[in-house]
Amino acid sequence: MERSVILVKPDGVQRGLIGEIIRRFERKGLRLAGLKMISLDDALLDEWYAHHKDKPFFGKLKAYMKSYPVVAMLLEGLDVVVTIRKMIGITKAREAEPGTIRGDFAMSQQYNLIHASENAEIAKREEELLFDKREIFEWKKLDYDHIYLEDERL
Ligand code: 3AN
Repeated sequence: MERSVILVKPDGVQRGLIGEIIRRFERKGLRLAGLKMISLDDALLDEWYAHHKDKPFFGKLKAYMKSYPVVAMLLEGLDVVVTIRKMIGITKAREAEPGTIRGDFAMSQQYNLIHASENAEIAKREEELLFDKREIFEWKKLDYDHIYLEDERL
C-alpha cells in the first residue's frame, strides 16, 4: 500500500492539536507506520521546500518551521496521499472546507497546522529524508478486514 509523510507543524504543536490530528487519521482507518518528534534544520528544509526557494515567503517559512519541534508521521493506506490531502484541506486555511483539518482549526496561509506529501513520488522522497529504516514499522493492522475489501488490501 501507499505511504504519505505528515508533519504537525510548530503551530499545531503549540496549539495542542497533535492528538486531534492523529485521532482523525486513526479513525479514518490509516495505519501508522512511523511517529516521532523532531527539530527541522536548514539543510533539511532547503530540500523539503526546494520548490519554494524563490518565493518571497521562503525565509519566513523556514524560520517558522524551525521555531519549535514538529511531529512527523508516516501513514499507510490505499491511495493514501490523495485521501490525506483531502482530509487536510487547501493551503489557505481560512478558505479550507469545514470538516478538513485546516478548515476546522486554522485561519492562516502559513500557520496551517499540517504538511502532507503532495504526490506519491514526493511522499517517497520525504520518507527517505525523514525516516530511518528502523523507524518504520510493518505491524499488521488487524481491522484491515473491516476497512478494505480483500482485493483492495493487496
Ligand atoms: P501545502 O502545505 O498545502 O502543500 P505548499 O506546499 O504550497 O502548501 O506550501 C508549503 C507551506 O508553505 C504551506 N503549508 C505554508 O505554511 C507555506 N505557504 C504556502 N504559501 C504561502 C504564502 N503565500 N504565504 C506564506 N506561507 C505560505
